[in-house]
Amino acid sequence: MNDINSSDPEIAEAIRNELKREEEGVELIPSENNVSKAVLQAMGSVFTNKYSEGYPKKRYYGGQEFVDVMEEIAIERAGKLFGAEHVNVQPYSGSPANQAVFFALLNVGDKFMGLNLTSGGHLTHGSPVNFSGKIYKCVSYDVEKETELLDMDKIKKQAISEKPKMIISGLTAYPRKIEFKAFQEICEEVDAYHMADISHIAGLVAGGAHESPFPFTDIITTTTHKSLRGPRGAIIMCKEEDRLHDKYHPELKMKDGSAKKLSQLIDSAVFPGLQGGPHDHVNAAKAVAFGEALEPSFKEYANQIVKNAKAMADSLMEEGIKLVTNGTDNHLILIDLRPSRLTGQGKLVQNALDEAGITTNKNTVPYEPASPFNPSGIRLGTPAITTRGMKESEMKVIAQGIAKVIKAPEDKAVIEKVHSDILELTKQFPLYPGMEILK
Ligand code: DSN
Repeated sequence: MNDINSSDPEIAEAIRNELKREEEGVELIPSENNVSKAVLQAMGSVFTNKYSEGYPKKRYYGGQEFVDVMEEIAIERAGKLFGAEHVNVQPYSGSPANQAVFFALLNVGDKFMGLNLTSGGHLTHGSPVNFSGKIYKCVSYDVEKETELLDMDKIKKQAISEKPKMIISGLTAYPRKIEFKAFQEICEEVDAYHMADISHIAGLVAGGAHESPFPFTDIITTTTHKSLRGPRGAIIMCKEEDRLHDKYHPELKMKDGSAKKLSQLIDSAVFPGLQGGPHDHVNAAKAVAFGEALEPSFKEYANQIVKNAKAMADSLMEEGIKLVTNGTDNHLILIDLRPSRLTGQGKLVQNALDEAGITTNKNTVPYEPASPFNPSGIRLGTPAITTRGMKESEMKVIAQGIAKVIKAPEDKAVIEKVHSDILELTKQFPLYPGMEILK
């Protein structure tokens, strides 16, 4: 920080304050994490200076000898981590990655199925305010009202009657496992592509704590910065061959008359279809993160994320807090505030938790009776606190603090007491010990 401290003290101060916030608080947003210093260093490297449109050994600019080495390592490591036949590491983030898959496989107006946002899906899974719902025809599937779980038989019936060209499996607020094999069987029955968006659970998949979508799915998209603990970005992985080529793309041929592969459709949708130069500094950091995820210790990390989530869910329920689906089997927990007489008060609770040093996000619950801006849920997750070494006993302390705040979200004395307990706790689990900018 020496240079930025003197050249741009305002931004230096904002960075220092953010580090202090992360060190002193408990980060429970399930899509966030704390990367290693090695990942930070790769992101802050001279690769940020380079343009490298194209792919390794097929670039449009000179000076690519070291970018190629880095990108090939990133591809190889991701392939090993997820058992992928083909990997594209260039997508800038999760939404552009999903956009590239639509662009590669669907035509404007084509029908697809995705999980409704209020049932725990993502904007890019067909929300009417997103490109996916505006340009393509989305038929959403939902969790069941009673159980708040996905019913695969019902989804199958819906797919048979709707005949979508693609089905997206994946979640941002569904606290249970996804049955990728069952989704694939449905896709094969109705001749639909299967895209698994594993952004939230990629770290669990890589560490063996969640069933892997491969070898079942055609395509996997994932961000790299959530449970996978890499830099902010995304990758797309797919099978080489397009099993639906003759049905949907018979005209797409190579010069020698052979069918265009799925991997080629994906690559050309990313570049030159949607993106220009890849962010090489971020891709270098992806490679570093994939290397870390290949270490045996990452398996332990992934399993501890799930154990911590279960421990936190159990403690919250012991404190009388209602959870969507009454628990979790992944990294995330969705609190239903309605039985706590806080319908539509997610924002109030999120702000009160913020004041107590606990970062969460307000979220809709299935069949939300209020609004997305003032919803009735709070979403929590354990990837970041597991990174800093916290285990089951710490989950209990945090859950008790959350429960106290939910029971008295406007009581400043309660919030202050929880905050002091959180400060005491986080002091024992430093995130970046000795990081110079703390000085
Ligand atoms: N914004 C992410 C999340 O928080 O789940 C999804 O992209």
